[in-house]
Amino acid sequence: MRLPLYGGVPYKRKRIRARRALARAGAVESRCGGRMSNTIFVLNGPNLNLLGTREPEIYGRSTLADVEKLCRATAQRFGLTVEFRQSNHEGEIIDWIQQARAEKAAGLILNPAGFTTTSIAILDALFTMEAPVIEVHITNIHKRESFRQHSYVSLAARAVICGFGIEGYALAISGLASMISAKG
Ligand code: CA2
Repeated sequence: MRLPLYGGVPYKRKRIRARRALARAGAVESRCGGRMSNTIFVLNGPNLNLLGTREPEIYGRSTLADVEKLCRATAQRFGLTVEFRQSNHEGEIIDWIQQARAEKAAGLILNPAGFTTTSIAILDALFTMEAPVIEVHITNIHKRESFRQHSYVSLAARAVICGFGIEGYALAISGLASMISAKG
């Protein structure tokens, strides 16, 4: 089968080359030419520290430490490193979003948990990000109570992943890596 051409190079091969270059360089160019780090921030909102210890029928049996391991292993495949954090405090999450921006993180993955439906302050912080923001939910929020189905965060997200369990974090990292290398 012939691969579609993109600038004289088969598109798929060009994407693979871009990813390898990204890993070699340890940094990427942002859309407006500034240097970006090869770090992505993975932020987790309130109560996600309880993952794997309560309500396994809803959230599964994996712990947040398992999620962190999965994120690090996935990011490594793309030459990215991970700053993985969880907080029960809205202001702390906002500080971390601002830190991700100041340190020119290559992207930000956020499971806002209970702040999804309430926090205009987190939304405002996300709007300042130049790097792509990906919203992740472990569960399919659209199949749950109606109050979980509206997300302020989605207004600032380049993509939203929900319902894949913790695998959603790995999908988010892989999607983010494609977004970044597509720019490079
Ligand atoms: O599905 C998700 O990832 C959620 O963001 C999880 C939030 C919930 O408020 C959102 O509607 C959907 C809840 C996070 C709390 O996590 C717990 C995990 C285990 C036990 C208790 C809470």
